[in-house]
Amino acid sequence: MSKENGNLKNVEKEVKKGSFWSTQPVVNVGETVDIEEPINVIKDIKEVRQKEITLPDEFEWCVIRIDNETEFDDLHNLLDQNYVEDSDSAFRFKYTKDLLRWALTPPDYEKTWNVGVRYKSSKELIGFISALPIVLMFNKSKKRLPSVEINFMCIHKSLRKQKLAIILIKEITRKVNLNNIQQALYTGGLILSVPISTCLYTHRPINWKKLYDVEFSFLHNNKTVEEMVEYYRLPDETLIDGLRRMEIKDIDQVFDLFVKYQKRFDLTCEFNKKDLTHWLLNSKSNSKDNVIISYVVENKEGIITDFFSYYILPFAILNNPNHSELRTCYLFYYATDYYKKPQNEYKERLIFLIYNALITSKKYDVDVFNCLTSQDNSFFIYETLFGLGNGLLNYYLFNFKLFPLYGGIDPKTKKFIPDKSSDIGIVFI
Ligand code: MYA
Repeated sequence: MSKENGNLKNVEKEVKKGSFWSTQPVVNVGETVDIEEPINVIKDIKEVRQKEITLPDEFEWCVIRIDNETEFDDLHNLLDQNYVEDSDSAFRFKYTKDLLRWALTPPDYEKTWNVGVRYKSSKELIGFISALPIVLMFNKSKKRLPSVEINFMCIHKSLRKQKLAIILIKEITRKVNLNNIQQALYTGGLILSVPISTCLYTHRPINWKKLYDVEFSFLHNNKTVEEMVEYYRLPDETLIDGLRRMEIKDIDQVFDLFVKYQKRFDLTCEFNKKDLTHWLLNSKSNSKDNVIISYVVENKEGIITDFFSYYILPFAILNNPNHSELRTCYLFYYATDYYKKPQNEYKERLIFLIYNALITSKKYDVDVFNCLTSQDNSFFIYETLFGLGNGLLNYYLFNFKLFPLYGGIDPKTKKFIPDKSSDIGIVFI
């Protein structure tokens, strides 16, 4: 989570000796990577602990079944009240049930990897962590790494700083290891160990006035409110011929384009058509309740030349008398066949494509359109008026030493660098 125009607050900190992360198979701050390889190898899953990790007496483990309404409600309530907030506690992620369900149930998700902790007595859910099976592809070195993606770790606010998060991490590690998967990808704003990459959040105001009212955005030097609104104004109608919502019939063409385009980035996920259908099309018609919105550009010959997608993840606005929700969306996957053309034409196309994505977002009442400095976003960030945010997102790889990947910012100063492809082709929800 991040706000516009702020100062970077994520300062690299030394990881203390004896801290949890200094005991884990990760590259610790101060260490360098000389060879890319796993840190620990479990040769036989009999080495993996069979019994659940011990919890303090008053708690018990549970599995949250996403298809069970009551259990899913418990999870939704926990996250709704306790999940990620910005550093000033002005905004909190407000995952809708549809978004959460979509994020947790891709085709081959493992039901028992939605792990919860409840009070034994009241059965109240107070902790959660999830793992999704993914295959990481490192395109430069042609490595293929079966892994998991860890997300939605949450401890109830009243039980923080009691090391329960460590127990959640150990338990999900155990469960995943029992399936003979030994690596994991996860992200976070904090410096926990040496990240494999770091990206910066950027924000493109769509409804600038509201962002100003809720103190997400601020006046630029010497500009009036009216001038700011004018500066960010977008047309009502899109400008690309053949642009329309993606449909199931497009999946073959979109898949082919996507797979070729993703080769531009070093780190990507191996998706099959079923996965891509879930990630791009799992949505309700044209309603404002969509969670994932995907558009394609189809030319006169019926060929899909481009697509883009974004998901809607609102923020709850805490303590504002006039507004309770910010409609935020995040750029997800996109591709264009202009990548085969000279760089200036490719860049121009990306700018045009994303400009049109911004226009479409008005239809879904989006207030702010966010993207990271990952993928090829640095080619359009300035030109389409995304402002640099104050939040960094670190990517971590568990139990694998990897040379650093470029995340669209200078690794030392964290300054954004325009017009330079990043290595990161994966988008987290
Ligand atoms: S990122 C989203 C994280 N969630 C939130 O920010 C929601 C709001 N916050 C909370 O719910 C709590 O503050 C959390 C910590 C749960 C974050 N990633 O129990 P504690 C370490 C990793 O006393 P609490 C996401 O979901 C920290 O170094 N480690 O702390 C990805 C400290 O150790 P030490 C973290 O505040 C999650 C210890 O935990 C994080 O009550 C990836 C403190 O524990 C963090 N975000 O709860 C998890 N925050 O004191 C790793 C703190 O010794 C997965 N810590 O320094 C690793 C791979 C596992 C699978 C492997 C399979 C092969």
